[in-house]
This record gives sequence, structure tokens and C-alpha cells, in this order.
Amino acid sequence: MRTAGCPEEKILSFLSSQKAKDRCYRKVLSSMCTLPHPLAVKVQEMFIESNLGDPGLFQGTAEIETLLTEELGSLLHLSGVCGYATSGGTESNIQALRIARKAKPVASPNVVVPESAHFSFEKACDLLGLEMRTVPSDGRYRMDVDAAERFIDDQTIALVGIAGTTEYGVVDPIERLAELALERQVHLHVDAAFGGLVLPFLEDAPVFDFRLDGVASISVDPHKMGMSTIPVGCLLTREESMLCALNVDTPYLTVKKEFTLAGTRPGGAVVGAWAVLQLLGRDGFTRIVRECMDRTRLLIDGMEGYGYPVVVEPEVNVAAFECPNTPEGWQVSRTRDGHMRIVCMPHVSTQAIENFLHDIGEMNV
Ligand code: 0PR
Repeated sequence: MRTAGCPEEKILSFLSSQKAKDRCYRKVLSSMCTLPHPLAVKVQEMFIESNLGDPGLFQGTAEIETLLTEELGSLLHLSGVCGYATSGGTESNIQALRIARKAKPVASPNVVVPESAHFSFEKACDLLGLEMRTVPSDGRYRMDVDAAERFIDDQTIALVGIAGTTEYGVVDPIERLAELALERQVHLHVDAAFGGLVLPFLEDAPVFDFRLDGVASISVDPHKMGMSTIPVGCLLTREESMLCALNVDTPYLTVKKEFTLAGTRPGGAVVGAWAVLQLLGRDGFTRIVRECMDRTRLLIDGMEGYGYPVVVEPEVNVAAFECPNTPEGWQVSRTRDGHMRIVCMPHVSTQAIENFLHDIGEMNV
């Protein structure tokens, strides 16, 4: 550490040059995060010092965390939902599997997950000492439920389904998984980290939420399609007892127990997430999601026009293509199978899609 402090201007000037190295979102087609809504930024600043890790000190913030989980719970059709704001999908998925493991203390616990699962499940299984049983896809990049059934045994503590897969933007057959979960008495966790704030605003979207009795818990992330600042995820559970099973004593805090994974937690981002939901309402979200879906369609039609077919018709605003090359200057990502993957987040404008398609066309000549 330096002995004498450095002048602020010097620090800020260094930081500006560092910031200049960061990609601005304009040509980023690979991210599930986006530019935060201006209200989220404003509110984060307003609540910047708020720590949800000691909720008795920040009662107003803590009440808003409850409002946020209730709002997301009602969007996903469960009144009296129990949940909390996590640091994102990874933490929510870890906590969901912790809950499942507590509920079923077997000698060699395993979890049945789809091949398409986000890598956070690998982390969760490693941390929790769980065997991860990976179920192959059905050829349409969705979980093969018949295969899943064969993977479940008396040591299975949880079954996982994805509503809006990271790589191909499809939804696993959650209805059938929910029936299976009830039949085999296992915890069904639905990872809707991405799709949870997309599917509720689409007509004819598959049912993936608490309307299905077998769904025990859901991950849904405001810091993806909720346009909050980072980090805000949410873990929602059907029963209060599920989260309470994770309680540890916190004798010197203002509350005597906590079930969260993190201790100190940012309040500002959480309040910002709630504020954006209020500002936009169902109408605002429906409009934004519609735009993202329309741009996904524009992209798919354009790519197909150039001879690059979409790998599978997506159900959310993520599309993957059989396209081995990437036009210069654009940030796309590649799936595990090597397909070009594009996420049409709110920052990806129609103009950006048109420019990208133009560059794809140039690549062909
Ligand atoms: N579940 C699903 C379905 C996800 O897509 C993701 C993240 C997670 C869980 C984990 O969420 P957290 O990253 O909030 O813990 N999906 C993106 C991915 O890994 C996240 C991302 C965001 C990646 C922005 C890149 C990026 O620029 O692909």
C-alpha cells in the first residue's frame, strides 16, 4: 500500500483510462446483463450504504426486499411466497440445492440436472458434495424427461429444470418434470434466472412456475431482464420452512437468525430492482420483452436469409446459429457445441441487429 495518499484527480484519471478498456454494451451480443435502467442507478445511489445483512438497521430497505420477493412471487403465481434477494442465479441455485439436501438427508445424495444446465450447478454440487447426474437433451435442446425418470433413485434429493436456457433460450418440459417430482417425491427447482422475467410477459409461453404443484423453488434474476444494477437475483420458495431450514444463529445482529448465504448484502441494488418493476409495471415489461422477441425474430430471419440456420427455435430472446465465423468488432459467444449464440437484451437495438446482419452479409462476399 502506498504511504502517502494519491490525489483524487490522479486516481480518477487512471480509472477513466481503465474504464475505456471495458466494452460498452453497444456491440455486445453475448451478455445476459444489460445497461441498468436509469431509475435503478438513481435508487442504488439513494440506498448506497444500506446493508441487508443486518436488516434491523435498515428496516425500510428490508421491507422493500420483502415487497420485491412478493411481487416476483405474484408474477410467478404464488401468494405468500418466501424468498430473498441473492447475488444472482448462482447463489440462488446453490441455496435451492442446500434446501433440498436438508430436506432429504441421505447417504449419497444426487441431483438430476439437464445437460443444458448453467455451470452454477456444477459449483453447487461441488460445494455441497452432491453427485450431479446430467440428463441428455431430447434432440431439441430440452431435457429428456423419460431419461430423467431413469436417473432418479432413492438418493435423489432434487430435480432441476430450466426455463430459458443460457445457450439456446428454450424451456424444459417443466409440466412433466413437476408431475415426476410429485410422483417421486423430490424437490423440483426451476432455474428461471433468465426466463423468469421474460416468459410471464409473453402470450402462449409454457407454464413453468408455482402454478405447477410440483415446483418447489424458482431462481429469477432482476439483474438480467429486470434491468436492475448488479447484483440482484431472487430465490423464491413455496414454503417458508424450506428457507428456514437454512437458518443459522446470528446472536449479535439485529435479527437472531439468517438463512442467506452471503452475510453483508447490498440493499441499494435490491431497492432499485423493485423500483424498476413499479415504474414499468406489467405493461412496460410486456413492451420491452416484445421488442426483444421481435428483434430476436429479425435476427433469426436475417441469419437464415444468409444461410445460417437457427439451431433450435427459441422461446426467449436467446438464439444460436450454425455460423462458424464472427464479423469483426462484434462480441458474440459460442455454445459448448460451438454454435454462435446471441442474446437480444434491451440494449441490443433494431439498428444494432441490422448492422450486425449487414456485417454478416459482408462476411459472405
Ligand atoms: N442460470 C441461468 C439459466 C443463467 O443463464 C445464469 C447466468 C445463471 C443461472 C447464473 O447467474 P449469475 O451469473 O447471476 O450467477 N447466465 C449468463 C452466463 O453465464 C450470465 C452472464 C451474464 C454471462 C453476462 C455473460 C455476461 O456478459 O452465460
